[in-house]
Amino acid sequence: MDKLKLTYFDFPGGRAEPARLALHLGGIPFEDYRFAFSDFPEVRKATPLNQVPTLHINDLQVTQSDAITRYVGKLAGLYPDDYLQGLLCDEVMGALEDVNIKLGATFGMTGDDLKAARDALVTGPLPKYLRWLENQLESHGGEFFADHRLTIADLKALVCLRGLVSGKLDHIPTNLIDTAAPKLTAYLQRIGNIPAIAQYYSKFGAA
Ligand SMILES: N[C@@H](CCC(=O)N[C@@H](CS)C(=O)NCC(=O)O)C(=O)O
Repeated sequence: MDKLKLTYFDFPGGRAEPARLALHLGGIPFEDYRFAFSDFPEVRKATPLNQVPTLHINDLQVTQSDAITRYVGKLAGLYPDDYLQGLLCDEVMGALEDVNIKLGATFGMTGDDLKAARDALVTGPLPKYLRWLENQLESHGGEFFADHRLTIADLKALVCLRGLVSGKLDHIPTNLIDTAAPKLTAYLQRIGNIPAIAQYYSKFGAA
């Protein structure tokens, strides 16, 4: 069996969390290498693009969170076999990554600049993406984003959207999803309450 090592910050969210979750749900052994934010300057030196997450598969080190999540999702049985359902799964993951990138652009800002940048997201792109996601969910049957079953798209949605309204991001209201796309709130509660997921977060703490 391949030896897997996933390297990322020590917090229950962000770009490696869907892969961690998929590996746990699939019962796939891996080294869950979590490091402190203060150690990032050192850790990044040992990564190909000076970024995390990375996944080692034996001696091969791979970058790009969605590619990693897709790979481990396939190992865990959480990725559609059907090509069209795979496309719908990837589409949602790509849109969620857009949200990550838009938010990421505000990290490091402070004061009025941060407020202006976050307010602009809250009044423009974020509700648009949330409404689109709600619409995708509804048009794919209302329960899951793809394949009528739990896939990595749901894991990424849970991590990304729960983090978005966690209250830990200044100027992003905790009721943003309720206001823009209320069906997503019920969906996130439902996915978070799946016993294996609830059990995982009772161990590692939710974002
Ligand atoms: N496209 C990459 C982006 C990775 C990324 O930006 N990671 C952040 C942490 S979540 C990082 O390492 N940022 C430092 C940098 O880009 O210099 C992916 O999806 O893995």
